[in-house]
This record gives sequence, structure tokens and C-alpha cells, in this order.
Amino acid sequence: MEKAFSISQFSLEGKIALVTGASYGIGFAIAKAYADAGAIITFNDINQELVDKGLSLYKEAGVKAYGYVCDVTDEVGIQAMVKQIEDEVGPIDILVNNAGIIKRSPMLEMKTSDFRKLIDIDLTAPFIVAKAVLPSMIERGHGKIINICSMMSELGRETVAAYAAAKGGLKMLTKNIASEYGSANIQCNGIGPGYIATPQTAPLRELQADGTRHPFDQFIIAKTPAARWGVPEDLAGPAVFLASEASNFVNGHILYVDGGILAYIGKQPE
Ligand code: NAP
Ligand code: GCO
Repeated sequence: MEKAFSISQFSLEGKIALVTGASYGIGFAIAKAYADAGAIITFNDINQELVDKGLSLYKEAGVKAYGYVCDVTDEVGIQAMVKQIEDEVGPIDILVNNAGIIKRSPMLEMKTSDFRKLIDIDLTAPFIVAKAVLPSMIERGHGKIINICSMMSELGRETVAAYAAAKGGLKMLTKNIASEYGSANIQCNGIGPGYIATPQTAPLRELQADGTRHPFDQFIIAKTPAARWGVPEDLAGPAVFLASEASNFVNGHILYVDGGILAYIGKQPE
């Protein structure tokens, strides 16, 4: 009898992936995992210095990557970059909308311009980049779009109103792309990382003057059943799964990779 499953379903051999904002951090870890699974890596970042930094890190990791300078909020620039990638490398099979920022500020102290800027980068840009890659995916009859959401796609907390609004919107954009283009064999899913140790969360983990751990650091450790911060490499397997044929009937799903934090109410104070 024919086997029901083959490990080759997780292979990305010969696929071309675009990971936005992937000079370091989560984007870099996902792109490296894709390369390890056989994909050809293209990535962008906001300036040449970061792209060069990324290219040297990929080279150090034994990955041949193609780097492009492009601000993900620049629709004309993104359209041109996607065309350049298609001309230089080939059509994009996998898009990871990873680029993003956070600005922590009590809502009443946040300027509306800062709110708008964060929404532009964390929500409007994934719309822009998805629009740029979808026509070719639809024409070729397949495509994978993975949006990097967040626990803040589900929960709020003080000082992250703009970020939670953006990531909540990104969750629903993910579901809508899945709904609108599923019949064209496009799978659009999200990954919702928990608290991951990257430059973005470094302020939450800074050691205190007395050498003790940051109170937020201690809070996250207590709130996470895995009792640790995640590392970017924790996202590699889930990201490869959602980019591979193994997930061809998974659509509109947000896969939380959070050590269990969203499932856990927390321990009774002693
Ligand atoms: P990060 O360390 O700040 O890296 C984000 C990357 O995106 C950086 O290379 C950044 O470049 C780039 N970027 C920012 N704005 C851009 C723009 N307009 N155009 C192009 N590139 C841009 O963040 P991370 O922790 O790796 O997070 C990556 C993604 O995961 C983000 O969407 C974040 O919201 C999400 N996430 C992170 C965590 C976490 O705990 N770390 C958890 C859940 C979700 P610059 O260096 O110039 O900023
Ligand atoms: C914060 C953190 C979080 C994480 C992540 C959690 O300030 O609460 O930055 O937002 O980055 O999004 O999933």
C-alpha cells in the first residue's frame, strides 16, 4: 500500500522564498530554516547596511541569499523589488511578511502619527507585499503566504495599543487572504510567536542595576508554561511546515508558537 506520508512533504527544494526584514532576528531564523529545507532565499531590509549585514550572516551560515534594499511600506518600491526578484532569481513561491516594528507607549501619550506609522509597517505593508506576489502565485496555481502575527493578535497589554491593533488586523488579513484566494491554491497562514529573545524585546529583558532580571522578564518566565523565552530558532519548524506541501490543506490558521503562554492563566501568587 502507498505510504500515507513522506518526509519529503516538508521539503522546500527549489522553492523561492521572500522573507521581509530578514537581516537578523526572527526573519533570519526562518529564512535560514527555509534554506536548510532546500529553498532559495531572497530578503529585504530597510537600508544597505542592514542588507549587507544580512548577506554576510547568510554567507557565514552557508546560505546563498539575495538581498534587496526596500522599505516594505513603499508600494512602488515593493512592486519593483518583486519584479527584480522574478527577473534575477525567479517567481516567488513563499512570502513571509516578517518586517515589523513595535513602539511601546501608554496610548494617551502616543502621537497619532506614531500610531499610523506602526499600522503602516505592521499591517498595511503585509497587504502591499502580498498584493505584489499574489498575481504570479495565482497564475502559477500555487503559493504560500505566512504573516508573522503575535500573541498581541489575541491579547492586549499596557503600552502596545498600536502594535496589538496592527497584529490583530494582520490576523484577520491572513484569514481574508485565505478566504479570497484559497480556491487558487494559495495557503495564507500566520505564525504567532510568543515572547522571543530578539533585539525587539531586548528592553524587556535588560538586567536591572542590581543585576537582577527585569521584572517583565520574570513575569514572562512565570506566565510561560515552558518557563523560558523563545528563541528565533523555535519558529523554524512551524515556519517550514506552513511553507511546505505538508500544510496544503491548512489555510487561514494562526499557529501560536509561544511555549503555551496563551493557554495558561498563570499560577496563584504564593
Ligand atoms: P526585529 O529584531 O526588530 O527585526 C525586525 C526586522 O524588520 C528588522 O530587520 C527591521 O529593520 C525590519 N524592518 C522594520 N521596519 C521595516 C521596513 N519599513 N521595511 C523593511 N524592513 C523593516 O524584530 P523581530 O523580533 O525579529 O520580529 C520580527 C517579526 O516578528 C515582527 O513582525 C515582530 O512584530 C514579530 N514578533 C516578534 C516577537 C518577539 O518576541 N520578538 C514576538 C511576536 C511577533 P530595522 O533593524 O531597521 O528595524
Ligand atoms: C511586548 C512584546 C510583545 C512581543 C510579541 C509577543 O512589548 O509585549 O514586544 O509584543 O514582541 O509580539 O507575541
